[in-house]
Amino acid sequence: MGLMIDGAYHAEDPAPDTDAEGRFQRAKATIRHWITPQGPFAPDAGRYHLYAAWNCPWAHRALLMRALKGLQDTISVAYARPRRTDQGWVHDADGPYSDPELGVGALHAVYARAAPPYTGRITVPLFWDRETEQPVSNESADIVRMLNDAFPGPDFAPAPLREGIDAWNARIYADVNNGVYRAGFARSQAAYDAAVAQVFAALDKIEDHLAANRYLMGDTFTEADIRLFPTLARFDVAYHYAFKCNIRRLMDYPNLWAYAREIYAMPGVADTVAFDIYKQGYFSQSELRNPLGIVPAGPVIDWTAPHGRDHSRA
Ligand SMILES: N[C@@H](CCC(=O)N[C@@H](CS)C(=O)NCC(=O)O)C(=O)O
Repeated sequence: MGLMIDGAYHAEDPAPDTDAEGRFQRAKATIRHWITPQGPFAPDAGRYHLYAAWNCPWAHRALLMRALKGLQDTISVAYARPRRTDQGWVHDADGPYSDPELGVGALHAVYARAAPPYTGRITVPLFWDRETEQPVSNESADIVRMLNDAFPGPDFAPAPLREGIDAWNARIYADVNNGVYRAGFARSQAAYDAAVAQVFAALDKIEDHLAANRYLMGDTFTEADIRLFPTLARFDVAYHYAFKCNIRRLMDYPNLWAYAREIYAMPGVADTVAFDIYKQGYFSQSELRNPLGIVPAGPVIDWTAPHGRDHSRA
């Protein structure tokens, strides 16, 4: 799955992302420019292109913000194939996994254009600027916030709620979004035990919160909900089994499950979701987790069942 060093791609697997105790450590994203009306990266329509993969939850946040803001015609997208190769994320020459923008065969060819030369993992999402022909950001938290703040459309992080949204974002990142990865990528029993307990303690708390609140921030649907949803969408089809997050399923949480279905029913959201592709990605061949690469048939889930959350809440 490779690594780039000073702009050159190396196909060998980099050192494991775990510490001496087997705990997963996510590498920090390092391309962190910011889009603002003052520039140099101005929010011009048609200027930016998003490199994504359907199965990646971090790319999903960006796709969700793009859809919910109605920016589908403002920002173009290329989807990589769901299964990475020794070249990392790759594109086909044509079809749904092609890259009409730069026509690259592998995402590392986009990172190779960065100045100064890039060192690090080749990750999606990557936000690309056509004008300077440079990557703007490979940090999804930044991309989501920039899409919200700099581009037209509804504001999902209004100033009076921002402190609360940021607090939810921090907890949800640590315990849920990245928590499932810490369970799934743990290389010791103790690291897994701690991670999985943290995931479910957080979900249990959110379940209680959603008994009395329609959304994380009460009556207002915000960026915090947008950042929670990608993990919920993948939970029962992927994390429950592939990442051993199997104390409960999403569908065992009445409030969370209905809340997730409510978000799924919002205009544009279902277009960002691809459950079968999640399975292909998370059940890729992996010596550590799934040596034969066999994709399970189930579970069967009805995401379109009525959610019943449109009545005003207590
Ligand atoms: N900090 C990044 C993390 C993105 C990330 O880890 N993406 C995964 C896919 S879900 C990836 O591309 N991994 C490739 C690798 O680590 O080599 C973000 O949130 O944007």
